[in-house]
Amino acid sequence: ISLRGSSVSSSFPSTFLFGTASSSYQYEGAFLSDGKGLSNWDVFTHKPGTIIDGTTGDIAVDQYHLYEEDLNLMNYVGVNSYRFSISWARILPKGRFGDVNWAGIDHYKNFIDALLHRGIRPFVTLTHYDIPQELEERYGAWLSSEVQEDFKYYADVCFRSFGDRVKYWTTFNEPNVAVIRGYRSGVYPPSRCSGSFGNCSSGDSEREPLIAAHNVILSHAAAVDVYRTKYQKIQGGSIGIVMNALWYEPFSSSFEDRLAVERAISFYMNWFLDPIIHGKYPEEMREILGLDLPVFSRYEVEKLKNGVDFIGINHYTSFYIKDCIFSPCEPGPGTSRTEGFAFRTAQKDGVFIGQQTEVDWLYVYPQGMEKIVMYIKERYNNTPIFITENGYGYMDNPSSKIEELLNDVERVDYMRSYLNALASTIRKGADIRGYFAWSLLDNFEWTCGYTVRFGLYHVDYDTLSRRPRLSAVWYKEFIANKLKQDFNPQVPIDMGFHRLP
Ligand code: PNW
Repeated sequence: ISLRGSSVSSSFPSTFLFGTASSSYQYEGAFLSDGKGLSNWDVFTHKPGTIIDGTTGDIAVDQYHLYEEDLNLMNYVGVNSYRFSISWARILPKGRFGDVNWAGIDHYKNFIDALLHRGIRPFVTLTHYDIPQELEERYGAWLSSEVQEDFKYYADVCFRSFGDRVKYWTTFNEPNVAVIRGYRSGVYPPSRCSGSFGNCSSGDSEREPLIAAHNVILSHAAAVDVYRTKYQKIQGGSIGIVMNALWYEPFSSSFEDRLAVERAISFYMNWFLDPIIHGKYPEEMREILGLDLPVFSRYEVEKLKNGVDFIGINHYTSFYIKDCIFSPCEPGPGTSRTEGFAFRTAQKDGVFIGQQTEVDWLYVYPQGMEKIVMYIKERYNNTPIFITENGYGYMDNPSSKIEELLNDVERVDYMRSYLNALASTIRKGADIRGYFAWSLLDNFEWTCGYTVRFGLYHVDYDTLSRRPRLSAVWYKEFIANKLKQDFNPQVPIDMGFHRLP
């Protein structure tokens, strides 16, 4: 009798990476230390009115200085991997127009060595939204094809400096989110938008996101090419890209709404993954956007194909999608031409798709994890997948007692249900290689500043002291049980573990 699909079978392979995820701007602080240059996010957060609580990442959780302490926390939880990003401006303060900042290189070398010393594998992102401000000022960063040269140069420096120790590389974190928010709605730097999308003074929400995305895709391809031709054989690592991936349920079972779901996925995620893996933009995008969609030269297409060793997926939540082609919609989320005419909503007949949370875009719908993974498995020919982020947020509540702040039972329920959904994709044959919880610590949550808390550890922003929440203890037990289970697959796992730290 096969144990496949039974509740006692061990779904996570013994080589599985269990970790937590982070990013340079949200964690490091030390924004002017040791020769670091200014990033686009340094400049952006220092402008009044950009961040809801008026804060910046100048200090953040100061992981730049406090990483030894954080390594202790990682060891306590028992993770075997840590996902973090390198600050481009710390390595190349002026991009390829200035010198390498050796103090920055040293910092990451020390950090990586300290991780490895504790048996934690570094899983490194080259760019998690933050880039040297110099590139914005010189040529408009992602809007210029010149950025491909800069990204390639930066990637080369990183592979050369850290590639003997780093075996998991990703080029970009969520370029779909960066491009949409930077060039369509304008809520992230460089704050460009037009028309009904936002209230920026310059930009073109219809076209600039497409141009920026095109340059991201070609920059990714250039970095992968450098890695494969100069480093991969010697260093033996792998390289991928991380996309933000939502799942969508059709608003009704109509053919039109199901087609609209396909468009929503294509205009959000396949937009990048199709060119990188199949060498061309999704058909629906070419049909709807026509000549606005940039084209790849024949030479570029060859460079593009099979441009990842694995796909990284940040998955948090799901929405309903309603068709806006066959029956016109009022203007709203997703309804524009550049979003594929697919109205996005969390509600149907007054009922939410899943349990609401304190974070306005986050609904608990673990089926979405299973469905998006199976979708990606099918569309991209079973390419290995890492879940590079998944997590649950709370709004900061200064009047709550610390015991309440640490008792994050909803986060535990969320993680348990999403990990169970992930396990079921493995039983169905998906090639899942790892899972990273967002996030080890509370941290700087972009335009929400410090008002939203995603950490397994609570951070007191006056003292920067870290305290384990229930979820840190739960994740520790989960990981430990998984490892035990590999030796005795007959032992059922107690997934119902609840205890206060
Ligand atoms: C991610 N969505 O962004 C980012 O990679 C992290 O830096 C961030 O802190 C984390 O999620 C939590 O917000 C997201 O539309 C962007 O569902 C968009 C979505 C989710 C996460």
